[in-house]
Amino acid sequence: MDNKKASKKDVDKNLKQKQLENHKVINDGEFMTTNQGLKVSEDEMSLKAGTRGPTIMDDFHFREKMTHFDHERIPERIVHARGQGAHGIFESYQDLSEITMADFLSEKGKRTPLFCRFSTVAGSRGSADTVRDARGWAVKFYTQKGNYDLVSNNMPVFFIHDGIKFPDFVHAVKPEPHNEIPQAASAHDTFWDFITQNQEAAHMVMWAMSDRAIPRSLRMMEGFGVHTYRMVNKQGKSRFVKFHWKPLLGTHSLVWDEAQKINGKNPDFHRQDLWDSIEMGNYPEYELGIQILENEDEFKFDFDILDATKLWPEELVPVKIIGKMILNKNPDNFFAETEQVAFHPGHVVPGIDFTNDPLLQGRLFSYTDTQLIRLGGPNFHEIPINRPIVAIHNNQRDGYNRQDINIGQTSYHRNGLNGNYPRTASPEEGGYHHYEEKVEGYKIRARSDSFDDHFTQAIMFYNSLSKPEQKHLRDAFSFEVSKCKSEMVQKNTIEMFNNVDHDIARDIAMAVGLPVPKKKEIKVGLKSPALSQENTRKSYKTRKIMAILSEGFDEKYVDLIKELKSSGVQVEVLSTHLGEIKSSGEKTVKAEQTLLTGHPVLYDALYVIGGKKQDKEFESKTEEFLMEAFKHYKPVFLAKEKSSLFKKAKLGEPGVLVDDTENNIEKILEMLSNHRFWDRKIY
Ligand code: HDE
Repeated sequence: MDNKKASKKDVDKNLKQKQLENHKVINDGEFMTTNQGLKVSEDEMSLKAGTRGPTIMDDFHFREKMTHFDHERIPERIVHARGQGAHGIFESYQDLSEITMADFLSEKGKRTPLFCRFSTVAGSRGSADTVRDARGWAVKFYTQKGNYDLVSNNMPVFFIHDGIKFPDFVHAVKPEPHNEIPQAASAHDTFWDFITQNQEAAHMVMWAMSDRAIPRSLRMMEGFGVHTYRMVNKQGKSRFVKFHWKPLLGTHSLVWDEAQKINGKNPDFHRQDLWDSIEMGNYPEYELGIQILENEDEFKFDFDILDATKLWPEELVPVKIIGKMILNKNPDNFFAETEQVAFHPGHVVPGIDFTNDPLLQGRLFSYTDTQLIRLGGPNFHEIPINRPIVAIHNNQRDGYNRQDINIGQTSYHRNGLNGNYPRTASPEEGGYHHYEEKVEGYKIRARSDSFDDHFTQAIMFYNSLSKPEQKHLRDAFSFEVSKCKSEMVQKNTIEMFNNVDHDIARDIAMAVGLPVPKKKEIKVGLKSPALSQENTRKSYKTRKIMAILSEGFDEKYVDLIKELKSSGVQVEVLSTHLGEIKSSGEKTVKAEQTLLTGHPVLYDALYVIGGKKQDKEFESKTEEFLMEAFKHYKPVFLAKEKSSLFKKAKLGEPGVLVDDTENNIEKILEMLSNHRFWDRKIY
């Protein structure tokens, strides 16, 4: 593919990929061996005393094979268990040394290899992709100064203020303990009970009920570092920063009904989409941005910048774009890379430092601790995917699964016998030096009053959304609270969100059949247009059309499909059977899906082309698919002779195009870029 060629240099092996080469095992043309390197002569029959006799202990090959199999699973991540990773590179747009001494940001065009893992939070490893949830977004930069992990989410705030509440929050959102139901869903009593008893969650719940929680693709999400971090330059000057990822394809979502159906049709929807895009050379790209706040502006806002339930509106603190991440290679082995990769917000490099955000402080403990149990000991940094590309030298020794063979007599600091090597590095030599922040106060289990306003930003978020986005959010609330069994939990939720907007409270109350509360006086302050996906980038590139046709279809569509593909759109043909489908003329197209395997929820748009040979089943499926795509606000294209499938009223709705001219390509691309047509009347 052209696209692939254009980005060829991106796939040239970077330092990390070369390092990983040393660990690859390729079986092609090789004899099978045991783990001791002994050639195996028989792998299908265990060693028995006679052909009908018992298996005997001498069969070391059977025992080794079975033991290894019995131990194949490791504990899944307690949160973010379901994930998908990819290799890539980060390219710095400029020399940022005025702000930070982070080496990977020190010159324009500098390229740093990385591994990125996206995840859902609540579900277990085998759960479905398009559940309503935040998405994790962790990036390990293999920099020349050691590994830097930016461990983010696709939402800019979090449910709680303090790390100590994380186990409680996670217990509440996970399946309930008595019956392990529901999987990967927040629509149940314990979640909403937690939320209403911990009202600091108000803002994050608004995000979780919004379209952000059901992204169209992992390639079409924004990412946020959530916490306030510090960037420090060579002179020791510190500034507060917040991190952002901005996808070049824009930020787009599914609709809830569609998301639920996708979970049945293809639970790997996001995983597959990311994998296929990279395989096709449609490399996902995201720009990295930072919001910068001078030290002296720490108290400038009516919220506390250490409070992770608050964002910095982009209209107040603009996002400065500093580089770009390109994901250009799929992992070779899911377990070795995506499952074993171990992130930690505490993996920093000189130039990046922490703040006293109590949530971040809690994370700084948790991540190493969780790897110890998950990856079986303190040497997880030696697993190939976790190894930095620079050498490791210290006096840490031994432990489960040690790979390095440390040479020499000394393993302590200070030593005389080895000239005190390895020695520490001064800041000038690149040694990490913590920002010298003055800290004083009483030892106290309390939180600053400046964290106490739970609703102002929840109100700002709601009022920054477009009308359709607000409606989706209210419907999500109604859906979730209707799934709760406890009337107390339902009432509490209605009361709580009556503090954000009366319409939300009214809709939930009506859905669950409880009294609508009195409207409260709510002060709508700042609106932040950047929070609405309506204002995002738009592109038709990589959008997926399902073209439904049967034998004897109009030959002109062969060229149209070709043309669409060469514009960077994906077209998959669905027909009565796989393989070649003959047109009305000489030309054919290849069907990749059938009426049994394909479904419009798996596509961005539907093209109904039809054909001469079509039976009742084809007709009725076409109608069903058409209604489905229409109800999900997707672009719908119809060959002229198929237009009777829709009533006149529907033909007039936005995003419906009847193909009665020769050249509709521009219109089709424009409609695809639009993503969805929310103004459409669907009932
Ligand atoms: Fe995490 N989180 N987290 N988290 N988190 C984990 O670490 C934790 C939080 C995030 O793809 C765990 O290796 C605590 C915020 C991502 O491997 C664990 C608190 C944000 C991933 C953990 C938080 C995140 C994790 C589980 C509150 C967005 C997946 C497995 C103090 C900025 C990384 C693991 C991957 C994973 C703890 C809150 C993002 C248990 C204690 C806020 C993307 O250590």
